[in-house]
Amino acid sequence: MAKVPVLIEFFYDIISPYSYLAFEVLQRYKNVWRIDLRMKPMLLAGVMKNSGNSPPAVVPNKGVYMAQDLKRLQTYFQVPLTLPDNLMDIIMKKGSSLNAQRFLTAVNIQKPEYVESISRAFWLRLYKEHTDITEVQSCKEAGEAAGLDQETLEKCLKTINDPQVKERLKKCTEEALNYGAFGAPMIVAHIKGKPEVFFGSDRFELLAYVLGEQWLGPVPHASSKL
Ligand code: GSH
Repeated sequence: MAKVPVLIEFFYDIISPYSYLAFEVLQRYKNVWRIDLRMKPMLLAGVMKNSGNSPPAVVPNKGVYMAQDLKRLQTYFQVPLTLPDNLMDIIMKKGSSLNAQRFLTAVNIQKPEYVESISRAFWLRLYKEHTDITEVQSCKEAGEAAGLDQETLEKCLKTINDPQVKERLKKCTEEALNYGAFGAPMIVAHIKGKPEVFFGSDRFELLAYVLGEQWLGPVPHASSKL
């Protein structure tokens, strides 16, 4: 009997570089493993506040470690990720990813099939091109870069501050908190009705284990050619 795909919820925020790494790995594996991947944009600042946590980079040594770690990880994961010089200013700016996360939520309501490409467009802006992700204009440009049609793009931009969008983003953030979130990314695999919760982009070996699948490294297609 064919294996039923396991529902995997991916809770993330564009501001989080580790979410970017985990996102690309899951996108690569969604057709390798039997999984049903659902994108769940949430607000990391809300998760931090409500779990009593604070961004790792506010501890100076953690910030230095993260910068070095991410430098290694971008080649290991083969994801174009370099930290902008002003990352701390962006992180500490109140509501820095709010517009982006609301925009992704609006897209998730209108055209969920575009959430993946628009998320990537935001990450490329922030971590490759080092361009803005905080302004509404940046949402427009990310939508255009991902090829979202003008009509849906305008609708999503217009509804960015609608109660329905705000509520949905709040609900996603609360869902993550209810699973015990304290940071990003959070990956929740629903195995036989039980949620298995993982924090970070460094738990794929364990995720593969609970899924009963094989971990082929961060670039599965490359390793399958070996
Ligand atoms: N070890 C994790 C990984 O490799 O992915 C670290 C992930 C991480 O540091 N995420 C940040 C966070 O939410 C956001 S980019 N950290 C909260 C914490 O470390 O308590």
